[in-house]
Amino acid sequence: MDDYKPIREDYLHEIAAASSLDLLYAVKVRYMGKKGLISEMNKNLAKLPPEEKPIAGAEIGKLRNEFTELYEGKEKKLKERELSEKLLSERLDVTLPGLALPIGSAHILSRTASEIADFFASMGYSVASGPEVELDYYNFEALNMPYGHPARDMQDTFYVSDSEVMRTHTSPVQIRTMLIHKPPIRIIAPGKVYRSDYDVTHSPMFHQVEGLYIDENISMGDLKGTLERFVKALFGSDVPVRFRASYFPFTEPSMEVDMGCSICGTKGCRVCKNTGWLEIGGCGMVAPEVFEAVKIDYDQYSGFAFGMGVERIAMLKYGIDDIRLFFENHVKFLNQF
Ligand code: FA5
Repeated sequence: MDDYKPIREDYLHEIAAASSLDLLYAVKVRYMGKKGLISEMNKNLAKLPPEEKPIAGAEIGKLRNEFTELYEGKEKKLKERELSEKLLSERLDVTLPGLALPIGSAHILSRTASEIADFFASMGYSVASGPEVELDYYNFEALNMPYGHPARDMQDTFYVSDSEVMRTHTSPVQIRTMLIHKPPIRIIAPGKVYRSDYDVTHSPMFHQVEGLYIDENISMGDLKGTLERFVKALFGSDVPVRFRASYFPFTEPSMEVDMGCSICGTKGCRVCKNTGWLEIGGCGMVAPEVFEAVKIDYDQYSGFAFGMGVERIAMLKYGIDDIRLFFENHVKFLNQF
């Protein structure tokens, strides 16, 4: 038994001296590991006389239990110490001001499109949609612009194939709607359209809102009244609106709607090309050729259609003098609205 005394003392000493979990673990391995001192002592039991073996075996067992207990006690203490050191070093000052997370908002064009849609919803219009890659048939032919018609040149077109285009306007949604629904029809169709155009008031991708109202006895008076009311609702009752005779193959008669330029207060600027007016859309009474294409009896029904540029309306509403600003996505610009 006396042989074990120095081992025990060494162990006590080494456990007391272990200043970290790593060092403590190394002590454990040295004494209680597979090739440690306790294993060695167990092997040496074989060399003892038979009567001493059980006594020495029991002593070694006691020693192992004591070593384990001491190890566990020290391990607990070291773990607690490491935890409190960590807590101290990683201390957070919860009174410091937090990082400001920027909050997003709807793009100015989405907001303008919603305002337009809200107005027409209040007038009983529902929302229709169509594809942006459109068949030539719906984009041109059914709108009374057969292949080779000069009016196709009014809209510089991106062709996808011989029979498909990036839609140049939202008017094909008129055709798709009239082919499916019978009058009365009252829809708007907001969406993206594409043309090979690029300057301060023209963008290659822009947004239009189409409108279509078909019923019995619909007149030019209904059309003018609706659009005038729309402009006054969005811009206030003082804003001047004018209708100019124009030409679209799918309406007869046709007009263009102009608003007083709010950028220069109708004095003339680069946006309104010094005219004091800016065109916001085209409109007219649905042409007989279109009614024929969608098989609606134009002796019974009549109707009007319009198509407005959302960017133009947003430019006028918010005093923006270059259409390209909408798409450059400078946060400083967008945050102003
Ligand atoms: C049309 O696109 C017709 N489909 C409108 C229409 C519908 C007429 C129904 C009759 C009946 P227009 O090409 O004029 O017409 O375009 C309509 C509006 O879109 C213009 O008044 C303008 O506000 C806007 N617009 C046209 N080209 C661009 C462009 N490149 N960038 C931004 N806005 C544009």
